[in-house]
Amino acid sequence: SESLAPGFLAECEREQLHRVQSIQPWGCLLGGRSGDPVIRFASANLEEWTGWTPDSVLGRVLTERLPDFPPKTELADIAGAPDAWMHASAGKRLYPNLLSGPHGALDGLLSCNEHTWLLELEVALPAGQHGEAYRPVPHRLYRMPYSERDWASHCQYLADELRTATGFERVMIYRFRDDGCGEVISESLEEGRPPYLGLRYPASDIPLIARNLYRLNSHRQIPDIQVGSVPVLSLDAGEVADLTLSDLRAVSPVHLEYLKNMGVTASLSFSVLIAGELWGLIACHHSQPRHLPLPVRLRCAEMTQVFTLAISGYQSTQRLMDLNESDQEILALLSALHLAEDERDLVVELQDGRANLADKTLGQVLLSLARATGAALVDDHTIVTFGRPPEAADIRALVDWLGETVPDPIFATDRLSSLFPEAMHYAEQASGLLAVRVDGYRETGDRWFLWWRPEQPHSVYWAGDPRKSALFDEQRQVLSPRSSFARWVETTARQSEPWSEADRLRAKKFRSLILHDINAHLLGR
Ligand code: BLA
Repeated sequence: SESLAPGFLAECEREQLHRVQSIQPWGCLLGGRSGDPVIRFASANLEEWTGWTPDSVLGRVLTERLPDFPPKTELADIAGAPDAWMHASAGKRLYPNLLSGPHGALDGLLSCNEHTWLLELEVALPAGQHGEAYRPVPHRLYRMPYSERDWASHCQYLADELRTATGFERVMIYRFRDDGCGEVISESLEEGRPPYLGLRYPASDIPLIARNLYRLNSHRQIPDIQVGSVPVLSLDAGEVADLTLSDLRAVSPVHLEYLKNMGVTASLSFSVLIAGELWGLIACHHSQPRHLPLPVRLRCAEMTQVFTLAISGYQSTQRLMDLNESDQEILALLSALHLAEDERDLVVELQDGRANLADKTLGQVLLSLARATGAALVDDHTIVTFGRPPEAADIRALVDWLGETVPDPIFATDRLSSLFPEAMHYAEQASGLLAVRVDGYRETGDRWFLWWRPEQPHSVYWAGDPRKSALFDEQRQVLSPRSSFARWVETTARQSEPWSEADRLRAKKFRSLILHDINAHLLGR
């Protein structure tokens, strides 16, 4: 019997993917301990690829088999495992035509982390395909987008280029959200296939432990979910090779089932990293088996990397522009707050809208700063409100709750009532809260600046009901992925439009300018 498995999702995080001692069969592997050139690991299919039996290499030094490999510098690297290798895929090295086996020439990929070095061998790229694989990355990818619309077409261009380069039927740019779920934001698709564009997928589809591996590797290839795997043999019984950086690492059975349920036979993903964090994946699907030679994969990974530089450039520029724009609003707000030296004057001026700046009342400036519909200034004695805030008694209760439970001076939520149930009765009017606490404001103690946004029901299109993202098979005592990806619509309730990164940055800047002001005041300026 099968049952829903919310509590079993933690199970996904227990699978030690990098410690699996087997590989996919489209290549073979040799390995050892970092800092030691002795071969301690060999895949059971070694002879088929190289003509060497595993027994004939285990315990030997790598150079006995490959006198010219690795080149002196890399040998020193393996022996010393210096920093260069620690940058994960950046430290992986490709050796075209490293040796010749029964099936012909083999390309080598050398990688090394703090535990294990690995040499993986695959069929070399046929000379006839060199032109294609070593073509330069299209220039257009280097151009940084300059607007929201340009950014969307930039994504589309990458997806289309990758579909051409890989020959996969579907290429998706899959972006992680703050809550760990993900969304298909761009898609390039063979004609006649159903689009997945705009669909959302739950966080558990890609466990953290898997994301961490993708953070360290530029891509993950699964050419055929049906082929099974080959064991990795070790010199000493029980010694485990760390396959974190392996390109051939065998695929998790849960994920194989997931792909099967999705109707996918071959999958290929490229990691999109921004500032060292996994921003998203580019996921490619094919309904037939599909294997890409190593240099072709690396070229696609390079295209993705160039795209990544463009995104981070675009994001930082947007952020700077946002901050610059908000400067004026923040300064206007600060001088309005200054208009009255005396707290009581301020309250009076605020309430009758006399604190007037650039033809805007303080209330208008305050509301527009956070794109909010309600706002309040609160200290121990007074509450001054603007727009459509909750009732004064509710605001007082909210501030008490914030003081008790929220240690950070800046706090934002788009679903207040799920954290603070007393906010339920005014959820329609104020589901989103942005709160800024300024400690020791003038002589009146802490002051809170609060902003609210109304409930904004909207539809989220999921690829399958996210509440059934995993099933627990009681009989087999195993976890399995969902079997249905049928479109499932969720209408959100008691949620506002979320506070953006820019909203938070503005709040932060506002707060630090006020603190600066207070300090200047204390110093008697
Ligand atoms: C891995 N899951 C993945 C990967 C993707 C997804 C892209 C990377 C490997 C690959 O390229 O195939 C999910 N694929 C998606 C999503 C889309 C897509 C969301 O195309 C959307 C368009 N999966 C589950 C559950 C578990 C799970 C319940 O559904 C946990 C028990 C696990 N997913 C899981 C594991 C991996 C994975 C373990 C790692 C597979 C590996 O690298 O061996």
